[in-house]
Amino acid sequence: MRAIHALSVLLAVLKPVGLAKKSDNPLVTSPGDTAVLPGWHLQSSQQVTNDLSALSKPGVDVSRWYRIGSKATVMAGLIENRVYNDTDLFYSNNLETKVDRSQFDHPWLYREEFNIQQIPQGNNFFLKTHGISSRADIYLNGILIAPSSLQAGSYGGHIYEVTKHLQQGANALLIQAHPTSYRRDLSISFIDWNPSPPDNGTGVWRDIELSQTGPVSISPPRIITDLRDPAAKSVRITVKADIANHESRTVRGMIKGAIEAENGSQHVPVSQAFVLDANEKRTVAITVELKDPKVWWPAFWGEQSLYTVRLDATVSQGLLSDRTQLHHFGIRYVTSHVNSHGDIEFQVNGHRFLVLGAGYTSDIFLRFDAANVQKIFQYMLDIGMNTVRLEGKQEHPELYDLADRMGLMVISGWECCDKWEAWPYNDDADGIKWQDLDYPIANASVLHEGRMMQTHPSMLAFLIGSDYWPDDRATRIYVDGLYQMDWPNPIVASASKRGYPKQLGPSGMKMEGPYDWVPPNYWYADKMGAAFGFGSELGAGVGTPELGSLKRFLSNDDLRNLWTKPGEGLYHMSTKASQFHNRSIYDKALYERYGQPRSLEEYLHMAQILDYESTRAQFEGFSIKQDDNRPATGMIYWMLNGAWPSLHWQLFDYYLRPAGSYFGSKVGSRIEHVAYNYQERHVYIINHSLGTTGKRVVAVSLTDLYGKTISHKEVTVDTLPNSSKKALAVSGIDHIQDVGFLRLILQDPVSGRTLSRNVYWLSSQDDVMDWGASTWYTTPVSQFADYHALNKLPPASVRADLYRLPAGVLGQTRVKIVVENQATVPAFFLRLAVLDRKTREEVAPVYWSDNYITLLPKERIELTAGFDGDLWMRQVEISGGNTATVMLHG
Ligand SMILES: *[C@@H]1O[C@H](CO)[C@@H](O)[C@H](O)[C@H]1NC(C)=O
Ligand SMILES: *[C@@H]1O[C@H](CO)[C@@H](O)[C@H](O)[C@H]1NC(C)=O
Ligand SMILES: *[C@@H]1O[C@H](CO)[C@@H](O)[C@H](O)[C@H]1NC(C)=O
Ligand SMILES: *[C@@H]1O[C@H](CO)[C@@H](O)[C@H](O)[C@H]1NC(C)=O
Ligand SMILES: *[C@@H]1O[C@H](CO)[C@@H](O)[C@H](O)[C@H]1NC(C)=O
Ligand SMILES: *[C@@H]1O[C@H](CO)[C@@H](O)[C@H](O)[C@H]1NC(C)=O
Ligand SMILES: CC(=O)N[C@H]1CO[C@H](CO)[C@@H](O)[C@@H]1O
Repeated sequence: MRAIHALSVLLAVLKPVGLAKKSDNPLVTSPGDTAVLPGWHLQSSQQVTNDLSALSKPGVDVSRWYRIGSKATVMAGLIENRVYNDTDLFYSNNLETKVDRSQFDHPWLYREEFNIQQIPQGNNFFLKTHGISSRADIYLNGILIAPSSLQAGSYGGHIYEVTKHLQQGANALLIQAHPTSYRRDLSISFIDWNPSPPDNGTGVWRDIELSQTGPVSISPPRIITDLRDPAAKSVRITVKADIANHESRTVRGMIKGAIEAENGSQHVPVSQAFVLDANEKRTVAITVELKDPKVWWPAFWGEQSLYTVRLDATVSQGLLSDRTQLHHFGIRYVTSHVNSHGDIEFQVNGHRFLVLGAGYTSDIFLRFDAANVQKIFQYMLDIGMNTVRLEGKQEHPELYDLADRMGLMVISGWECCDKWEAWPYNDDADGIKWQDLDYPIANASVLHEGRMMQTHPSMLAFLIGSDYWPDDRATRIYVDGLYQMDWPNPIVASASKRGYPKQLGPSGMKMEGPYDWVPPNYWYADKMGAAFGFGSELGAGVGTPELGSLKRFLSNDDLRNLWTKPGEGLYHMSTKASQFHNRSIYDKALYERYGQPRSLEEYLHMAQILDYESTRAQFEGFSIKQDDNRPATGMIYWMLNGAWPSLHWQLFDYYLRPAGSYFGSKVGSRIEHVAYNYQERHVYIINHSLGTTGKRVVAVSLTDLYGKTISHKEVTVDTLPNSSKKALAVSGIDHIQDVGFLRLILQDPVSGRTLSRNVYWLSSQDDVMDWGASTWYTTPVSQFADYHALNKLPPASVRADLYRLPAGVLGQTRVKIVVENQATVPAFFLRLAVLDRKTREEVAPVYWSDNYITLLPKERIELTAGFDGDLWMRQVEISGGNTATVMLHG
């Protein structure tokens, strides 16, 4: 919970976004100042004169332009101005029909005036961009200071010296953002995940800054440590920064600053004198020793101790010339190697690190809300995941700050397809093949992103390719760029095994699917995407929202189609052009395994069962197999979240409501866990923590549909940290008539505490795969498991009581719910939801200890939940497959 305290502090200092008012206060006033342009006026180039030079002089009347915050794509800006309403756009297929896309075939203009009080002799001013989609002409006070040939690429950050173009008093900055084509530009697309935003993400999507310096400027710091043993008594820390003399004379000065423990308990000064010749640029490196370093650990393994560094560049008589921002860093090290099976393995602080993660997406309009990202990351930790993969969605520095504080590792890198992977040897990408002029954009992009990410302890790796590896020339640029930024972490050629550049060698990551539905026992096979090696993006394509969310974005027709027309194309699945536009593979499995649904509610109930089974098996598979002959070394579930309200590829929906896929993952990745290997029919114990060995009791019960015990067994075993171990075989599976319930319980015999409880429904008929008919996205099933009997479960009756617990650290309401199955038959797949008492809408985010639970006869368990809002405003609904709905009030 310590992390949450730190977070509330972080969130409190995050800049509020919104419709910034223009202010007459000077933007910067003295050397060392850096300020974000606080807002923009936005207009289509079609609506105004094409004399950009005139438009970029102060005094133009922009009162009829839109007003936006410091960063927004054109669509985000239009939504900010209520030209469009996203609730409305997200409904049914409105995004396709309600926006005139032709308005984005022309450039859009971002314009802002700002004040400068004076331009002292010997001071310098710099305009800093961090990427503008897709490319931009930048005018200042009537002068073109950067043409779109230079300011190109969504990640192309540049620094332009603008001193001689500035004037005392009012100044005007004008940015002409050109339309983005995913085929031509190194931009941010959503591939097949969701429809493209109508503007293809065009515009000033990241902040633009102005800085003022004296004769010498300094870059953000970079940090290198020689830590190779987390128990080390001292560590050498090298702080590096690039300094530049902007005068045509020699300048002498000092770099001064300090490394400090974030809580102030440690303080090490850093300083070095410098002499720079006229216009010289140089990198300074200052090495200091830190005694008793507090090492940074990923969540679940230890504390996220952070240090800060800030550097001042001073010149004659200690005059401040420039100052870096306060940067956080952590002391830790990450290594990787490709093992004898050709699979990549990561180590963090020397410990084997089994990656359990998921693929993140930005919002469809690239809107960034740090508070929302914090909730998403909190969900990841709640599930038990340790890594987030950003495939070309690098977002903003705040995302990395959150990951650092929360202990979530980050795999970043470029996106697949489109322009990014338009290589001669890639026939899959429809991008325009790379030409000479693309390589400098790649260079600027990697240098900029490398600089942004370098100090963050959460970084696990940078992937310079995704589906395909870059050509040799681009590889050299990416690798040189990262090394120039002192990148201390692994650099991986791609997320697949299709090929590799010589300079880096094989990636050791596989991308062999699945992306669509496969049965739970898929993960225990030894083929394709099954749980061995490192799967860079894979999952059974699940993530169906519950009804309350669906009603927000599907029309009645859409809802009817969802359950009555299996296989019908749906706008809220992947794009029309994609394999995943319909749910035919998924629906076939649902119908065959669980029977034909008789209502939307029944379809959704079955969908949650299917989703839960799928994600649990995947997370458990990779956990169980971490010590197999060919070990599972990691996996990235495809995907974590949706860029808009989506029907699949997510672990919680756009409104942050968790459902079956969430709780399947959460059970499957418990830190200490007991799980069933569908293939071997063995029970395994899993421990993802670094701890000592100890005794555990494993209890295994198999019952039939009517609650009759088929087998029961208890054993005591020794567990091992960060590993998995076979505990015992399950007996009686062959005696299952139709469907049986397997309940596993893991207990600490000393405290008597239940560490994990896990219930499976097993069919007398296993799913059988036709491996030979596999495609890149699925492996077909030739014989489905048969769970139809679940529809004929005799009714069970559930009693539940709700107790208030002390509030959580952020003031969240917390409750305990005791649920008891009073029947002599199992109570199957009970869903608990916290509802708003007035609207009956499900409250989110919500943190359940467990959910979608199955209780054996007379079984009683305790659950906890945390949520916002007073208890008197909430109620808890418990519904299930064979139980009447129970409503609890606080
Ligand atoms: C957008 O539309 C929804 C529903 O039509 C409405 O509830 C909401 O207030 C609107 N939002 C804005 C910002 O106008
Ligand atoms: C968006 O990108 C696609 C693919 O390159 C292109 O066909 C389309 O014209 C672009 N849209 C706009 C508004 O530029
Ligand atoms: C600061 O952090 C260090 C290391 O985590 C810890 O030992 C120390 O007690 C902390 N001091 C304060 C004042 O919190
Ligand atoms: C990449 O950019 C850096 C910094 O501008 C420059 O030093 C380097 O030569 C460039 N590399 C290539 C291959 O253009
Ligand atoms: C669903 O999509 C697949 C792949 O695009 C296609 O082959 C199939 O015909 C579609 N099913 C229906 C019912 O349209
Ligand atoms: C496994 O994980 C727990 C939870 O972090 C840890 O405390 C324990 O020592 C480990 N248990 C064993 C038996 O290794
Ligand atoms: C397989 C593996 O890496 N095991 C490690 C798990 O953690 C313990 C304790 O740190 C190490 O001793 C093991 O080597």
